[in-house]
Amino acid sequence: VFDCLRGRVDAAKGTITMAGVQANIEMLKNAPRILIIACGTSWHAGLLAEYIFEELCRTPVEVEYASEFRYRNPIVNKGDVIIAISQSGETADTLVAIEKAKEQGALIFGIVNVVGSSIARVSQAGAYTHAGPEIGVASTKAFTAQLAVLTIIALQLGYEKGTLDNKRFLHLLNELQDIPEKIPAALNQAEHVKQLAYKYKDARDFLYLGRGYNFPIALEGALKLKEISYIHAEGYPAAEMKHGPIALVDETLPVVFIATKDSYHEKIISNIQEIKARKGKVIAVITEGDDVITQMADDVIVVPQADELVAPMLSVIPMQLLAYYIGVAKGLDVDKPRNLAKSVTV
Ligand code: F1P
Repeated sequence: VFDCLRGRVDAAKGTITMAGVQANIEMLKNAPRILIIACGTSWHAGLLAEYIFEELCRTPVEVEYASEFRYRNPIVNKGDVIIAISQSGETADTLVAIEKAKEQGALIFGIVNVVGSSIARVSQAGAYTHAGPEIGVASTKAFTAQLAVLTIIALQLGYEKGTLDNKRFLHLLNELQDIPEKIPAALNQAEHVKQLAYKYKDARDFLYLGRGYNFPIALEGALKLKEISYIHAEGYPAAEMKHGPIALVDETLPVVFIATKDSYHEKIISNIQEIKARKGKVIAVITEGDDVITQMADDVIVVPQADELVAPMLSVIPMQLLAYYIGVAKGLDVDKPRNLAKSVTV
């Protein structure tokens, strides 16, 4: 399994470390429970990992902000595996949360980008993302690499646990392998996204909605907009809209739907109708060839077709571009947003 994964993934750009996954697969296999702790963008990767792990591996997973975990009295059992995710490897909240879980007998699997960083050193096992240095403060390519590593872990673990059959394993492996070839097509939307940025840059608030694997991407889209463009944005599961956020919708509110084709497609179409009925402006990230949503939305951003489990690696790209271009359109320093540090060490 490892050779197969290594061969495929390394051939597809060589940015992913497989050794950490292979060496520690037994530890993950024996885990009665996996706890994922992280902050910010890394936490969003963790949330998506919860969905993927529970689907493919059937291991119970909990995801928590390290900034909460470190201060409360969480239940950690001996043998629980903590997956700690961090781009910088220096985030103080995550480091302290790791130490706390370690004291209670948990095993630490670190997923970090910076080699030799503090979180890498306190982890007993792990995998580097090797995404290269993030030039700006806000995490972007590290997020994609985190998702790739987490998906690889889930594939290998699911295969070895027997919860993922051979056919689906190979299908998902192929889908993952194809992602690097599809990323340029998503990036090619940049000019179009730039035009949308100028159209919507003066909005006071944004709402981001998605279901299933696309829900964490809605959260990440909203976070990027807050971080880089200083616009208030909320990410929500689209199905939660009726439980409160729908009251916000009027003709001034842009609503970004992460609406690529997946098992929730009919339901997300209904959600778009609900927003349109209240005169909200719909910007939808869609799979190429989706004429239904193209007819309904005010604007669409097209990404290539991919299995719903790996599609977030594509749909996050226009979200990052939108935040970037709105920041540029507003004359902001997108690489060094105010009040933010590259690694939050306090
Ligand atoms: C976590 C994080 C980033 C965010 C910003 C502040 O960092 O919240 O996601 O973009 O840079 O820190 P890390 O633990 O992933 O390095």
